[in-house]
Amino acid sequence: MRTMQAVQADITTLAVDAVVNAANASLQGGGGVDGAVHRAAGPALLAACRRLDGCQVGQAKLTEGFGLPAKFVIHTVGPVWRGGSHREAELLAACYHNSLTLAGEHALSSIAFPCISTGAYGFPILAAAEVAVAEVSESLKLTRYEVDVIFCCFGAAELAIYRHLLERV
Ligand code: AR6
Repeated sequence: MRTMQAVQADITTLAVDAVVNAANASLQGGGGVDGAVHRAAGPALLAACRRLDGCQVGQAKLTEGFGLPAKFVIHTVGPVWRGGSHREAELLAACYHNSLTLAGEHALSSIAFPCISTGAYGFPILAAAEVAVAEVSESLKLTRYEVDVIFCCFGAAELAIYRHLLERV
């Protein structure tokens, strides 16, 4: 049975198989959720990331979780919002799709996503949540991956949006 749920939490506290990190192309750390993930995981995460040779927008790469309660971190790079006509939705969907593919390939049974691209990268939260829920439902339907998905919202407003969208799936 595969489930999708939204929770309000600091993603670094979740004891899931993998937490997804909203990183940048260098994979060298940054602010927002990326900064929180690196702080909680410890310096071994940065050392592991340095061996990955960066990551392109829409792609995803996996490391161990080191000091995190999560076993693994899936690093993905969301698109910067530039008005909506620069393939932002397609690239954001690719982040969710490729992260789930990695989870499936590693036989992970639970994965938590932050609201990728909706902080420093400026993607409007409602549009981003619609992409996230649609892409994850579609990917779970099309694959045999037995993975439970958590949409980890930092704030109450994001949580309300996800709960509303998930009721309609
Ligand atoms: N747990 C869960 N969600 C969080 C946490 C947390 N601990 N901290 C922030 N958020 P952002 P982006 C939420 O800016 O827009 C970094 O510098 C936050 O409220 O972290 O993809 C990277 O290195 C927002 O809803 O990621 C990149 O350069 C969401 O996470 C750039 O920012 C995403 O906000 C990526 O920007």
